[in-house]
Amino acid sequence: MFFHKVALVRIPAKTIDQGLRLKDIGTPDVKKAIRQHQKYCETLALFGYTLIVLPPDTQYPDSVFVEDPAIILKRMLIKGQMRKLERRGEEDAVYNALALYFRHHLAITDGFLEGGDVLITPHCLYVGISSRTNYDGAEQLAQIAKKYYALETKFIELPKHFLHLKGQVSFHRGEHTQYPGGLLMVHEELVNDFCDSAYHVIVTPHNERFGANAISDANQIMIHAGRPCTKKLLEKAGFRVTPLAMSEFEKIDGALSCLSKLFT
Ligand code: CIR
Repeated sequence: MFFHKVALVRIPAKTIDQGLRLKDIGTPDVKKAIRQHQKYCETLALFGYTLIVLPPDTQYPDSVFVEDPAIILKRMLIKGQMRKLERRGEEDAVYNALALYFRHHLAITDGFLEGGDVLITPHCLYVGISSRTNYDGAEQLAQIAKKYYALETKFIELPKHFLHLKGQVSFHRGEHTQYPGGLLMVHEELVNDFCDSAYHVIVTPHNERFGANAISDANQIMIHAGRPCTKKLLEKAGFRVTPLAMSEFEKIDGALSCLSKLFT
């Protein structure tokens, strides 16, 4: 069976209130998280995605963040290696759910690598070196990218207050916008790491947490609600912007892209 665009998601577990967090800014409300997740899924469907929906897994409070346990690199599915004991074991469920859609399969066996630290663009791979992804894991992915796809990788050392790279940057193809060659949205603090990029860069302001984490399809783009400057910048670039309430996931450091694994 072939679909044009597919999104793997997982229903939030009722244990999501025990999710990991860098600092305590409140505890997620389970019912509200489920409602916000539902809206997120509806928006993905409006963007043309066919959803694969995994059931909740109460054993893993953070299992709703399916972006992290695996990496999709073109036609290859790569099982990641989670750093935190509390999340170790999530890899199998995500990998198994996706395995039949991919022709090539590999696994990270050295060090640690989480999908939230891997940004793939047509010209280059960016890997965040974070409290979750180390150089061993990142280097193994870089070698895979080079060997199978002749793609170069750039490592980006993240400041400690950022959990994953992709919370602070996203890539958009940009056709139907002013930047058909593609564009990167980058949080102000990381902009120097992307100054040599082949793409137009939209810098999102310091005070708009997760402003740079967005999901687009042609000229439609979803962003975190309550980011007025980011919204304006994107409208100016030619996008139709859909802000989504994500408060319950933000409390445990989750952004829009963390909630799905997207592929075509
Ligand atoms: C964690 O600490 O692992 C979760 N509470 C948040 C994971 C967010 N995922 C992501 O940025 N890709």
